[in-house]
Parts: sequence; C-alpha cells; structure tokens
Amino acid sequence: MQKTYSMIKPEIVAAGEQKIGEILAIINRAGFRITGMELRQLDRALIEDFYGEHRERPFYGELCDYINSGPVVALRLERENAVAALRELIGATNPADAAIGTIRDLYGASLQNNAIHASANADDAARELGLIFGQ
Ligand code: FUP
Repeated sequence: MQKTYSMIKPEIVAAGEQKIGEILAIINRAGFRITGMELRQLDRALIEDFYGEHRERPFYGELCDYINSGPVVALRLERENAVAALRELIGATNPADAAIGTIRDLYGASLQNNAIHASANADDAARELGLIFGQ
C-alpha cells in the first residue's frame, strides 16, 4: 500500500462538518483508508516549510496566510497507487480547470481556495507526512 498526504483547507473546515463529511465520503468511496486524521491549526512556520518549494513565487505569502487562517483537516491516506489516484480524484489546481465531479470541481472556489491538497509525488508525500504527522 502506498501512503499519501491530503489536507482539507480552511474555507471548507470553516463552512462546517457537512462539507468535511462529504469530502471524506468521496475519498473513502474511492478506496482510500484513512490511517491518520487531525483537525489542526498549523503554525505559520510549519506552513512556510510545507510550501517551501513556492517560496520565490508571488503568491507564496498569501498562500501561507490563507492556510494559517483557520484549522485544516490533515489526512494520512493509504491505497494502492495512492499518490496518483488522489491527484486524479481532487482534479486540477484551479477549480475552473478541474474535471467534472472532482473534489476541486465540486468544492473549490478559486485558485487559492481550492478546497483540498494532495501530495504531488511519492517524495512529497513522504516529506509532507513527516512534517505534519512526524512519520
Ligand atoms: P497543487 O499541487 O495542485 O496543490 O498546486 P501547486 O503546488 O502548484 O500550488 C500549491 C497551492 O498554491 C495551490 F493549491 C493553490 C495555490 N496557488 C495560488 O494561490 N496561486 C497560483 O498561482 C498557484 C497556486
């Protein structure tokens, strides 16, 4: 089984438990096991490290502020081919470009407020799980 990291972003958490539950149900129906889950306010320093690859990009500060704006649901997910399967399930980064029925299509509001994160590759998954869950 492969592991990946996912994170339901602050605007969804702020909207209440119903949307969190719907997104978890989509993930569960797609065959993922949830082996770690935490509702958590991430420190700014941790967020800056998490998104460190974007440090030089113009949107980096606003992205860190946004993820810091409220709690997220941090998820460790397991499935065969988990990394690629979850990327497909969530859809393109910009909800406007996300395939119909993907999580970002259904729940994303904008490029920044795009509902959910999923690790881009296996190395990122290991790094992100280590940062957030310490393993
Ligand atoms: P993704 O891997 O799909 O989450 O996308 P990226 O790693 O490229 O970007 C990380 C986050 O930065 C995205 F989820 C949304 C945000 N972002 C912006 O706010 N503006 C941009 O121009 C690009 C990305």
